[in-house]
Amino acid sequence: MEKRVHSATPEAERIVEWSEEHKIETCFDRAEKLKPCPIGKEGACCKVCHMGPCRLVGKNAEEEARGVCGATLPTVAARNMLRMIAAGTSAHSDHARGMVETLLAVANGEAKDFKITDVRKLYRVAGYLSIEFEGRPVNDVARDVALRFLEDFGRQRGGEINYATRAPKKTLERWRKWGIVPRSIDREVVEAMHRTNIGVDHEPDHILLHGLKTALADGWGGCMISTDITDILFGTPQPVKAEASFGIFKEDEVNLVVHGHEPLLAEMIVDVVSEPELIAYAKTKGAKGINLGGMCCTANEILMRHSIPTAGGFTNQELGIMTGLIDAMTVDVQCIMPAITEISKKFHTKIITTNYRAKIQGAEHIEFEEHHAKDVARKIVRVAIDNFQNRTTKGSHITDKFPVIAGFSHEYIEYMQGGRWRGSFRPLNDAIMAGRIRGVVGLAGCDNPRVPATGLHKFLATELIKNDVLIVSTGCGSAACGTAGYLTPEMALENAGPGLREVCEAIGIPPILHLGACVDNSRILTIASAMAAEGGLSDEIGGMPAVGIAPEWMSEKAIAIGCYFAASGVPVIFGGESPVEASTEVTKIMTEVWFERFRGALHFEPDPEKILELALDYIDKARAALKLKKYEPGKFGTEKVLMDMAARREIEKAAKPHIGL
Ligand code: NFS
Repeated sequence: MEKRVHSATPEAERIVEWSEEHKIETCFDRAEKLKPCPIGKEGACCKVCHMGPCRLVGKNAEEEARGVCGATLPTVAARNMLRMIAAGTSAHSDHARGMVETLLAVANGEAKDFKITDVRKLYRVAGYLSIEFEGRPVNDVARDVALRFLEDFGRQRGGEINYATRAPKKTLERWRKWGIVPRSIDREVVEAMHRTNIGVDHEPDHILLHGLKTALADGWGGCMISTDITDILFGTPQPVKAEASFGIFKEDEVNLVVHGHEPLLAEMIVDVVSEPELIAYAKTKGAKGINLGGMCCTANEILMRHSIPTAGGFTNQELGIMTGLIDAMTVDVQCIMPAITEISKKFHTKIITTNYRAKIQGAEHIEFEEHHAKDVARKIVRVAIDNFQNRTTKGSHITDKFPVIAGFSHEYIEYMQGGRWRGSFRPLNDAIMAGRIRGVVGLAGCDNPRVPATGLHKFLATELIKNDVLIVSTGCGSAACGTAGYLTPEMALENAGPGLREVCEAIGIPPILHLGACVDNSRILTIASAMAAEGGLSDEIGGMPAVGIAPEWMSEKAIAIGCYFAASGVPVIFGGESPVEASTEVTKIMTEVWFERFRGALHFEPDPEKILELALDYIDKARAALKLKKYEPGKFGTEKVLMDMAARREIEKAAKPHIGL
C-alpha cells in the first residue's frame, strides 16, 4: 500500500511519523478515520428544525426532493451556505468589536497598558470617516473613531456601514443596485439567522443575496475595522525578517506559544517577555531566556509587527506540542483544536485559555482583561517559566526552520512605489498594463488535514509566480508558504517569471507578499480599490486581472471571505469539494449569476491543475476585456537575476526605519 503523506512540509511530516510510531493520534489520523457524511458534505442535509434532520437525496433530488416542510434542495443548500457566512462573519467581527472596545478604552485612559502607536494611521482612518483630526488631541480623535466604528456593529435604522464608501464608486453602485450594502454587522448576521430559521426565506437567489450582504459586513466591516485598529494600536506593518517552522523552539529557553487570533494579549506578551525580572526568573529555573513563538493568525499578527517567529498554521498546532519543547501555549478564539489538551497530557505542555468566550476541558484558564493586560501577560509567562523544569526529553525535537519576509501592508506597498509623499500604485498598474505582471492572485485560507499532502499552496505559489502572477498571501496560506521556505525574496525570485522578477527587483518587493492574518484580507480589498482609483485598469474592483484562491479552506470564516471577495468583484476559487455541491442551482448562482451582477464568483475545484488553469483564464479574459497588452510568457527580462547581497541589504535597509505610514 502506498504510504500516505500528510503534510506538504517535511518537518511536519517527520513529526507525524513520530506520532505514528508513538501511537499519538492527530487531526490527520482522525481525518482519515472519520469519513465525511456524504449528505452533509454537499449541503443536502437540513437540520434547522426538529421535524428533521431531512436528507434531500435521491434521483432528481434537485427537482423532486423535499423536506418535511416542503423545502427544496436549492433552498436547503442556500440556507446552509448563508449560515456558514453568518458564522464566519461573526467570528471576524466579534474579534473586531474587541479591538474597537480597546481603542475606546485607550482613548478614555482606561487601558493603561495600551497606547496609540501609529498616529498617522489614526489620522488616515479619521480621514476615511470624515472625522476632523487637525489640531485635536490624539485621544479625542481616537474616541471619535472608536465610537463611529461601534455604530457599524449595531446601527438599527437602515444606513450603510462606514467603510462601504472606501470601495470604488462603481463597485458601491452595484451593491446598491442589488440591495447588498450592509447596514451593520450584527444586524446582517441576525437577519441571516432569522431568514434561515424554519419557514422564512426560501428562494435560493434571495437567500444568497443576503449571504453577500452579510459577507460584505465581514470584509468591509469586521475585517477592515480590525486591521485598521490593530495598525493604530500596534503599528502599521512594514517588511520584517523572521523565521518559520518547528525549529523556532529552543532547547535551552522557555518556549511560550501564542495561538489564536486576537492580537491584544499577544502584544502584551511580546512586551513583557523582555522584562529583566521575568528573564531573571527564567534563569532561576535553569533556562537561558524566554523564547516566544506564534501559531495560526496570532502568529501572523506578531510576525508582521515584531518579527516573532511562527510555528506555522492550523495543522501544526498538535505537531508543535509533539516537539516536546513547548512549555506553555496560550489560546484565545478560533481555529483552536480542542484535541490539544489531550495531546498536551502526554507531554509537559500547559494549555492556557485566555478569552472569556472560550474554555477547553483540561486547560488552565487565565482570563485576559484589557484593564490589567500586562499583569495577565506576566502571569502567563510565569506559568510557562514554572513549567520549564518539567520538560523531559520526550518529543520529536525538530530543528529545521526557514527565514521569512513578511509585513506588507497596503500603506507599505504604496510607499514602496514612490516614497512617503508620492506613494502610489502607478508602477504596479503600469507593469500589469504592459504585461510584465500578468495579474494578481490572493493566495489565502487554511490548511486542511483532509487534503492529501500534495503541497497545494506550494504548487500554486510556484506555478503562479512562474507565470508572472504577483501573489498576495494571508492567514495559514502564508504560514504554509513560510514553513515550506519560500517566503524569501531569493527563493521566490528564483522561481518567478522574468517580467514579474524585473518589476519586483525594480520596486524592491518579493513576488509573494505576506499581508498578514486572515482579517488582513481587507488589505487586499483596499489595495484593489487603490489600483482601480489609480487608473489604467478597471475603474472598479470587478474586471481587474485578479483572482482569489483558497486551496485548502476548512473554516466558515474562509467562506465569508470568499463571498465578500466575490461580491466585491473578484472571482474566487476554493480547493476541495463544494459544501453545496448537491444543488446545481446554487452552484450556478454563485458562479454565473454573481459574475454577471458583481463580476465576482465563488468556485469550488478540487483539482489543483484546474485551479491554476481557471485562475489564469480569468486573468487573461480580464486583460482582454480591458484591452491590455496580450501577456506573452518570457517576453520581458532575459537574464535570470538572483537576489544578490546588495539587493538583500537594500530590502533589509528598507525594513529598518519606521516610516510612520
Ligand atoms: Ni483563517 Fe486564522 Fe488558519 Fe483558516 Fe484558521 S487560523 S482566520 S480560518 S485555519 S487561515
